Amino acid sequence: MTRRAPLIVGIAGAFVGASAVAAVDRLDGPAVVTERAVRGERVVLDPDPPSAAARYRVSFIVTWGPSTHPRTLPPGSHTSPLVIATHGEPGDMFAVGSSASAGVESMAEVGTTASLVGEVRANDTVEVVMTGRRIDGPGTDQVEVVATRATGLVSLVSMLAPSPDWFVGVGDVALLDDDGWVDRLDLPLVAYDAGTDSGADFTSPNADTQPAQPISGPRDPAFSSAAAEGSFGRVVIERLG
Ligand SMILES: [Ca+2]
Ligand SMILES: [Ca+2]
Repeated sequence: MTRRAPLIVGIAGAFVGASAVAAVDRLDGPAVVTERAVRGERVVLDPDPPSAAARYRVSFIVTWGPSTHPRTLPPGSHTSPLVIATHGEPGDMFAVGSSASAGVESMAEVGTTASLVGEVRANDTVEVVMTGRRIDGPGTDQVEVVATRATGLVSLVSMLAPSPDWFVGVGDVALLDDDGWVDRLDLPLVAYDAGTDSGADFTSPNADTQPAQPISGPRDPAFSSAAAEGSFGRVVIERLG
């Protein structure tokens, strides 16, 4: 023991610079100490870079019903089949402050999905466009989608029915952030007015808005009252792989 001690001290002394750099990197977490770090350069490699694609389960949870909205619920309340997409550009499905497309108008007014699906599929960077089922609420629909680094946004819409042009959903939700693919999101459904029908109550007759107004939050007191009375629901997004 005593004979080897000077040798060990000598080796440690020769590498003191490299040891200090390595120690600093290790304190910061699981970073990989590289040859460049040994040379004194600060290099932190992501130990788990995001995979090229990720798979998610999306739960569309509608709570809109007699218990959440006893004062404002219209008779026959339901939601139309959802339209969901993973896509690359904000606004590929809809954007607050912009005019509704013909597909958003028909989704929001009568609950049809084909036109909106076709529009979203025509965008440059879209991974998945699919539809769900009508929910006579409260109830839940679940779908599975795939997102890629180029299509890391998800948007989802569904009509509140009966209503003039009122719908719920989430827009341009990012699935990829600085830490990689997100594991779980629990988001409140946002209430929108498509700006394409001017009926004031849930059961108002059709009254096409001319000229159309931009997509916004609730404009009409009946819709604002319902949004204030209770939550329409949530969207839960969980990573599967
Ligand atoms: Ca409207
Ligand atoms: Ca209309």
